[in-house]
Amino acid sequence: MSSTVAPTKNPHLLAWVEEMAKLTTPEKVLWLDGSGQERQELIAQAVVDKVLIPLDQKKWPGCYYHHSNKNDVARVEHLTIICTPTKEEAGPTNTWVAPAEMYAKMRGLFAGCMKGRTMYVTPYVMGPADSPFAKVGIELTDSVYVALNMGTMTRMGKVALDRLGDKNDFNKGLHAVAECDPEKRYITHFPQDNTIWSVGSGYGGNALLGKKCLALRIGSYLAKKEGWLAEHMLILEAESPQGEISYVAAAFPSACGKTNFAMLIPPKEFVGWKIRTVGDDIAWMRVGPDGRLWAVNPEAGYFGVVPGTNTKTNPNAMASITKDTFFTNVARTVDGDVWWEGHDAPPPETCIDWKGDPWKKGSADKAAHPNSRFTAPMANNPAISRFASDPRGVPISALIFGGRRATTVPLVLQSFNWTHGVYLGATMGSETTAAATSAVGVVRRDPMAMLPFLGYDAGSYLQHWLDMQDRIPNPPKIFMVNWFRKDNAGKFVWPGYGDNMRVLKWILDRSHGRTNAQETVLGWVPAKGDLDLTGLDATPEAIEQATRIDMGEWQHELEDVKEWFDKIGKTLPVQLDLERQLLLASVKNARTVAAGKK
Ligand code: OXD
Ligand code: MN
Repeated sequence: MSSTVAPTKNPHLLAWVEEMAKLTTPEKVLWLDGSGQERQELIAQAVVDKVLIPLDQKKWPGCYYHHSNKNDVARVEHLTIICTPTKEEAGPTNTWVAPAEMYAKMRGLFAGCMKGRTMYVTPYVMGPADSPFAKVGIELTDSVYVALNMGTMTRMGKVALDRLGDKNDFNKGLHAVAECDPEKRYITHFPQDNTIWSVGSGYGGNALLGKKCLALRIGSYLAKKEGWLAEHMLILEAESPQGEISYVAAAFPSACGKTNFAMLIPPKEFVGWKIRTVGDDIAWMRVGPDGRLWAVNPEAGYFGVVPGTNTKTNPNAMASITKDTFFTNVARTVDGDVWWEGHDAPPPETCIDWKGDPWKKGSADKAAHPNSRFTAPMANNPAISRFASDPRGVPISALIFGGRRATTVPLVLQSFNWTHGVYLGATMGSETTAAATSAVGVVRRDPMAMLPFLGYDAGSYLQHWLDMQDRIPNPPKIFMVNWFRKDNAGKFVWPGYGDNMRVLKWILDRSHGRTNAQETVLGWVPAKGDLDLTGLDATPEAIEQATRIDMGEWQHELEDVKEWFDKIGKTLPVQLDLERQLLLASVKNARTVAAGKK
């Protein structure tokens, strides 16, 4: 049960909460213990306060709806700030402000901002609570919606205070939606102080401080310092018909289907194969006693994009959101149902759109916001791995980097070695589409899908990846995939979704040293006939296009990477540009040979 009396004697924690309460002046400070009864009480209060709207509890037991402020629907990269002591430590890809200056500005914004409100003290653990990987954070927030969502996304409450004991080793998170003013919105990180101050937004990625802020930005800084990896990666378990269990971790930029891949249902021809989920967004990976890389999912829930989710694209996600789920900014009906674009059901005749306005079938406006979200406990997933909360984590056989590339990058490519694999991760990216304001076909580089989530300098981060090679006696193999290649008519050539199992199987076979591959100048690819395509609904031409390596495109790609490496600047590890030059020389040579000029 929540209490206004602190359920801890930890002097560091008590002093800090008191200091933050003095700054923000809440009417009440409420310590959360994470119990089921407390959750029910908070939900009841949130309903009274109209923060949550109950859905039809017969159809949607334990499910509630939340409309965000219309100006607050996504992460705000330009207002996300890394406050390292020097600008160089934040690096060229982050927005940097000196810590003293940012603290002063934020103090001004936080001063008195919880007047008349409750400050929820939300203790949480990232990672299984009894795991050596686990980190404790405390989030102080003025938002009951945030406190409740933290209850789903983390191990929240007493468990965290028990783990912390009397130590001072916790992430200090201060959060206030305050007036939800975009002009007064900042998501600030002080890695050296293990501190996050976030103001002016209630959106998950900005406000659930355990997720992107702690598990990735502060996490990546701690990982470098302590010799491990904090990555924007799903973790999946694959069980073969013979009962062999393997794990892979895979990085994709946001909105590239990570949750779908983590919950993949194999095609019917893959009799006996089972894919289970360990995590859908974040992996913390450390070298285990056996010299392998072991990973935990630091989260306890899924904060997934809703539109496009249906029983065909992701039946496990659909099953995960049938109970105890918060829906934010989808469309709802007056009788307590929900709907979104890409739902199995046809649009309702009328509903209430994500803005809270009446919506009619056929309207040009979307009923659900494209970034509307579900927050669901991972225990709801029928395909959850039984090792998802194992304190030791799971041993990783393969690391996968995936971009969204209409051209150039083939369906799958295995790196020659660790350095080449780091190069593939460092240069992955997505092409801008017609929907974006920049020119079509421009590649936004997104190293390891971490561009918005790096807590320190990008070049030093890549150096850390290279340094990890020496620390991992039995390293996973590294692969690059691309589900998003298009033909000249702009149509995807690879069906994706469950059929990605075909690629995954090859990756697993390669990782276990079981299948041959074709060596190309760019890496290893499946030899003809090695990808299991039985029953695949795609023409041989489409497969050819999905797997094609076009040396002209690759010359352009390798030349283009130079600009990205120049941006990283002087901390770029020299090996990575040498790798680029080696690949470029090989590609140019291959083109010369092909043209018969030698
Ligand atoms: C997310 C993201 O919400 O990557 O997971 O943006
Ligand atoms: Mn993500």
